[in-house]
Amino acid sequence: MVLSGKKIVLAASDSESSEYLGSQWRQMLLATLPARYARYLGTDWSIKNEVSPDGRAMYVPHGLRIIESLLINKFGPDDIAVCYTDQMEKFIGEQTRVVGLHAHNPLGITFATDIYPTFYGREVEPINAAEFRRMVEHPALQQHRSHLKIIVGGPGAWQIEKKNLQETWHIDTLVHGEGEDVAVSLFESALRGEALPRRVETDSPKLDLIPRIHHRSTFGTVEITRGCGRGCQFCSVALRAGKSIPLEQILDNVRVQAAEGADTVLLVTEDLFLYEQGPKFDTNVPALRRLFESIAAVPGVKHLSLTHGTMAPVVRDPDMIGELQIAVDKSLDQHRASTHPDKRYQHMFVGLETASPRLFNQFMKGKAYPYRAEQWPEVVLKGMEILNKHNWFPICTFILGLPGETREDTKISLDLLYALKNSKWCVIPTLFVPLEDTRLATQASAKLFDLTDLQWEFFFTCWRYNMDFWRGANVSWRFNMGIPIYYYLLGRKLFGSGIKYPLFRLGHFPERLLRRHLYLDFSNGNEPRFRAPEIVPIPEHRRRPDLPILQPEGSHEETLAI
Ligand code: B12
Ligand code: SF4
Repeated sequence: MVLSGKKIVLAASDSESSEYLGSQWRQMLLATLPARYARYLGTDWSIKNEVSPDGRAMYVPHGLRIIESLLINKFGPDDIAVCYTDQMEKFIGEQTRVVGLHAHNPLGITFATDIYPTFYGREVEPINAAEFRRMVEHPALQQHRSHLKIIVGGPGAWQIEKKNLQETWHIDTLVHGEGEDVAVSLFESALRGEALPRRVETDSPKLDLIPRIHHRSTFGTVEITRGCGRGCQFCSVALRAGKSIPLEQILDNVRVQAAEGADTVLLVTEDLFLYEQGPKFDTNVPALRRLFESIAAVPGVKHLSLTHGTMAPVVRDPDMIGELQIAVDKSLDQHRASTHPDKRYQHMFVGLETASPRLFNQFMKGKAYPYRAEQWPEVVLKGMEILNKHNWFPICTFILGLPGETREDTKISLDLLYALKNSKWCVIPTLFVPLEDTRLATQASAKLFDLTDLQWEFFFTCWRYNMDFWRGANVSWRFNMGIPIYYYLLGRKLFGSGIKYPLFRLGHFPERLLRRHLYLDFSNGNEPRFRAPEIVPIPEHRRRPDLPILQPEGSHEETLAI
């Protein structure tokens, strides 16, 4: 009898592997759509990923590529296959002893994925969750259950434990955290048919244990740093030890991606400005420039894309963004508001989270360093001014419903939002989720059904800005007409009348009809409470002694800016 299957099979779901329209933020939004209506929303075709002629996946999330590399380095490539759900039956067979599944957001219980499907009704499953279920319940896993182990890892593995689904899905081991230290020994035990631990919690690996990858990752992902150190209490990567990946290793990974057809490289980091940083979060601009230039010079690479960054370094070193012009020249994205000759703009995800100094101080004060929490609104406005001037249009998130948020806190955030009205950006309101591996893990989640009128106003004002900036004059009358129809048919039943006026603002109702009912008044050119200052002064004890003290133009105050 010829034994079928590979000894080790690694798989990732279609929605988590997808390079939907080549756009990360569209892929993020896609994941939030309700699976039940995906067909009608015209999205089901989009999660069809490229498969190589032998059935292997052409690209999967980077974390799974790291696991694949660790296993290839130990066991060689012949016994290992990496695939999507639809090809699992090709590789899982009599010979298979262990299946490793990647979980980025397997149940859709984070931030946006927990919010947006709810608009279609209470019991809806986001695409991400439906696709993960389709993978973990695959008939090939049931059929060969008696002789294989299932190991699940990835940043969203905690969700399976939280929802008590480990038994239901016959998962032998859930790996929480970075996989480098544990993957090989776990898979080795599984190959020997030994019993595996139910859960494994890992530490951050030493830098030299992070392997070079062998195959292409979704969006051409290449890690440039890992970990952060700013210590925000709601963040799951805050506890990962900070490190920069050596340039040669980064370039090797880029070459692998390009050789397998990726023409865009996504630089993954918690904060771009931590790359090869100096002491106390000092940005290393020459190292960043060298990084961009050397990646762009790799044959086959046409575009550079970024994940996350923070605002404070942009303000602390206002010339830096101008010096990184190559990031805009090599961007894939274009927008009519860009002043670049090809209308290009670069983006990165920036967490603004709140404007309330009280909440900021309590949960994320490291994010503003070297500035103080009270300066955060000014840091945000100044940073946005600098970024926009150089054609960086950030994708910013705010968190609604942080533990203990009061009406006063929401009003301060609304004031900052209003001051950002004319920015070139995308702003995504999210709801607080107590991620398992964070310091706020035991707090209660914010719920869409419990939002206050002010929080709803914040929520829909964000989307009104996005509509106006990204769709411009193309916002259709159909969309505007659909808003009251949605409200009267479904919205008020689901969320109550608190959403009415905020929602109508999204539908471009005349402000004179809305202003009596809302906190922000768009109608009479109100002056915002916050403004971008010429310089945001750094508190004296946090100044860098090596940098000169600058005077703002026309001012006699002794202020420091760097
Ligand atoms: C790049 C990225 C994206 C990209 C591309 C994602 C992709 N599909 O490849 C985009 C922008 C599209 C994206 C989207 C989303 N993302 Co995302 N994303 C990231 C980011 C910045 C990097 C991921 C990465 O490649 N890391 C590097 C690798 C090496 O780390 P890793 O994936 O964690 O893998 C390690 C371990 O997890 C483990 N491991 C991984 N797989 C496996 C498998 C096995 C078998 C084992 C044993 C171990 C194991 O070992 C690996 C090596 O140490 C992370 C933050 C971060 N820095 O990690 C957020 C992050 C993973 N994303 C997050 C979220 C919430 C989302 C969204 C749900 C956002 C939303 N819509 O609400 C969507 C989901 C969309 C989707 N369908 O995938 C959260 C997850 C939170 C959580 N803990 O549940 C993170 C942690 C960001 C954050 N700080 O909140 N994301
Ligand atoms: S700055 Fe960002 S990555 Fe760092 S701890 Fe805060 S939220 Fe997490």
